[in-house]
Amino acid sequence: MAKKPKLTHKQKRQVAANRVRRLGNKDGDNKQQIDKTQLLPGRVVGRFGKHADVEDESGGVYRCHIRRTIESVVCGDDVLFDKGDEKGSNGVIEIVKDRRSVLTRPDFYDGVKPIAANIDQIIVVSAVKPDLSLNIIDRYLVACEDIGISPIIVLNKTELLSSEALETVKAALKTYESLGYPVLYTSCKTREGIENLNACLDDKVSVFVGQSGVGKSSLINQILPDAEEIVGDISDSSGLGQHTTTAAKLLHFPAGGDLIDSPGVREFSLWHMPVERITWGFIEFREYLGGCKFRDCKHLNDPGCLLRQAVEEGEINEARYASYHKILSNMDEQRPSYTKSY
Ligand SMILES: Nc1nc2c(ncn2[C@@H]2O[C@H](COP(=O)(O)OP(=O)(O)OP(=O)(O)O)[C@@H](O)[C@H]2O)c(=O)[nH]1
Ligand SMILES: [Mg+2]
Ligand SMILES: [Zn+2]
Repeated sequence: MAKKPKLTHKQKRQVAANRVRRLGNKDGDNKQQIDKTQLLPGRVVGRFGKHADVEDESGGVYRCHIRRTIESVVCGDDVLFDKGDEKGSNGVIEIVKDRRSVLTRPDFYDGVKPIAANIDQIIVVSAVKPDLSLNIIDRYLVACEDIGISPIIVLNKTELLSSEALETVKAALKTYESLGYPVLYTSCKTREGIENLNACLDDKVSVFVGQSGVGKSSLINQILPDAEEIVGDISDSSGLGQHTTTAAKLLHFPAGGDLIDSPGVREFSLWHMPVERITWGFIEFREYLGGCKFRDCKHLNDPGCLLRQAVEEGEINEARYASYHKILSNMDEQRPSYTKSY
């Protein structure tokens, strides 16, 4: 069979607009079709391959196909769907409602991909094993600032460190606290900090993000013991996680609020963002922006750079400044060649 031709973005928009018009049009030629189409409001609670699990208002979950014309569907999306036959199979998502927020990440092959929708906060999980990377935390913080969603930084597996080593790590993370980002220390082995984390999640939709193996699913199992999220091993050779969670999943708190477990990514890069957005994502830089001597200041060795001066005067943390330049210098390497702008 011949492969179905791929629709362009413009064509997809047009077809989607036609569908909305048809579904909204109670009279006329399409009446029969509308009567047959019993669309229900629902929420996406699972997303894998070509399917999505949609929960209706009474808590029933239906495995649904996704209309080809729909650009993307992710956990947390509010949708209108047809739940299909009595057995609850053959459901179809017809419409994805406007999102009030969406976290995205660039994918080397697929371009910019949404991760979760309609979220209130992002839990940026790191661990002391695989090695703690402040640069990865900085990248997530830039993404959070870009979409205006507040982050919470969690450092997990703290029981693996001696108290001395833990104090060193806490000193490094103080920078984030002084910028106004909450930092929590947790251990799934000793349950240290789990209640504190739990208390931050009430009545909110929170997405857990971070490298594979840092313990996102383990933390969720501690918070919601019925969650039964599958937990993976850390590879002995690389010290990295095994990408255990392969599909995002939304779980409910009995008393209100939801959690989204997302698959870990090896590199959360920002090559899709303009440099100015990245600069703006470092919140402590903002008060200096626009004040450098040269308008196109790279904030490196340029004369009259206010940012560098602030670093020298101890107003801006040196590690954050270095991390900013590391993000910029990695961008070109990580950007796929088909989007390279030269
Ligand atoms: N020592 C220690 N190990 C932990 C802790 N939390 C999680 N782990 C272990 O870390 C490994 C990875 O945990 P997961 O919860 O699967 O990590 P994840 O972030 O969900 O990984 P992906 O699903 O691949 O993104 C497992 O072997 C866990 O048992 C902790 O607090 N201390
Ligand atoms: Mg996981
Ligand atoms: Zn400058």
